Amino acid sequence: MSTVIQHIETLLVDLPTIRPHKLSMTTMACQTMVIVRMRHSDGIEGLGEGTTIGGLAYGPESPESIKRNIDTYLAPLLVGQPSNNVHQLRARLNRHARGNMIAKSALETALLDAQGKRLGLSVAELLGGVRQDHLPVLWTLASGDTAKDIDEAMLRLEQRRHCDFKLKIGANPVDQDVRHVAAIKEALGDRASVRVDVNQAWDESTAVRGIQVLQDAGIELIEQPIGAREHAGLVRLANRFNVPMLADEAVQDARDGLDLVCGGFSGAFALKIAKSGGIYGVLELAHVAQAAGIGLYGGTLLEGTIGTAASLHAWATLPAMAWGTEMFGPLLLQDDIVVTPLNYTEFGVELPKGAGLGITLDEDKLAHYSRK
Ligand code: MUC
Ligand code: MG
Repeated sequence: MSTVIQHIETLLVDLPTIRPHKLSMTTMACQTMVIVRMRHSDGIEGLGEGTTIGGLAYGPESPESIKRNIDTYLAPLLVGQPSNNVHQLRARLNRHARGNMIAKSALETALLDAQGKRLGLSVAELLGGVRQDHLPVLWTLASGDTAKDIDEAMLRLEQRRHCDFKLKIGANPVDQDVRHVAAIKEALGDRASVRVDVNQAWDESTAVRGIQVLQDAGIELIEQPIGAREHAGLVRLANRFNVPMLADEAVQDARDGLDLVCGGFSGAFALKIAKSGGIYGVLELAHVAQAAGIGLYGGTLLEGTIGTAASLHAWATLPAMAWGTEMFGPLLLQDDIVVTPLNYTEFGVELPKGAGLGITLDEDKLAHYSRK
């Protein structure tokens, strides 16, 4: 008899951050992860993670809705089904449930982790094989304080942890924000690449004013300066400036990518498994970008180790990404719920080894941080 999915458990896990993380729409002091434990009839357990930023501040799914929608609607679609055809299970979820991309991503991760464990292959091997097993990782400076951000960047450079930095702006008036960015760039000089993420906070005319100053200050990449749905505006900004635009919230999946390309966008796409409903969806977007000559960037929704490892397995199958990755989520958290944390070394992170994701839960830590 073929292996079937027996049981799907979801847990809300709250982990404090190492410092407040200030974005244009929220300040995080804690990250909440939805951890999926999917048990199969052959005794194998697949792990997945669905994580967003700041409750409902970032997007339409909250940790609580991810858990509730998996428990109520998505898990019943999977339980009792054969375990090993991930494509058919994805199609089943998409046929019966709209949206809920983070929840679907968590479930797909758990399916792939289990399938890898079953076959003795890593998730990247299941996807066709590893092209890079050490990926560059930037760090986000978002303490909200210029002097603290400079100290933090200097320390990361000294530790050979990170040499690319992304600054979260958009919460303050544009002139104040660009002064903050220019001061950090001046302090770091040529030792570091400095980029900004506005997280949709500007309108187009504010963006024109802000980006001009940022370009003159030597900033290398401008992430999501205007609203997610303003594709035409993003294309205009990409055409107007030499500094490239990075589409993040504007590009969820391959369809968004195609629309931007057809609209004349040039620049880069932030890939996130959570936006695209999982690894297969995000790789479809990556392939659209590759065909169109759009640069790739491995993005995060600040997932913990399980979600970060899942993303790393996807990025590992791609050629080196033009803009590297930001897979630093676990480093923003005070603790971890896995036995062996990811190995951050030489300005990057190593792809975990072992079958599936290559990650083992620490049951005591999981119990300690799980919401009661
Ligand atoms: C985002 O919009 O890019 C990624 C890094 C970070 O600090 O926040 C996220 C979300
Ligand atoms: Mg972003």
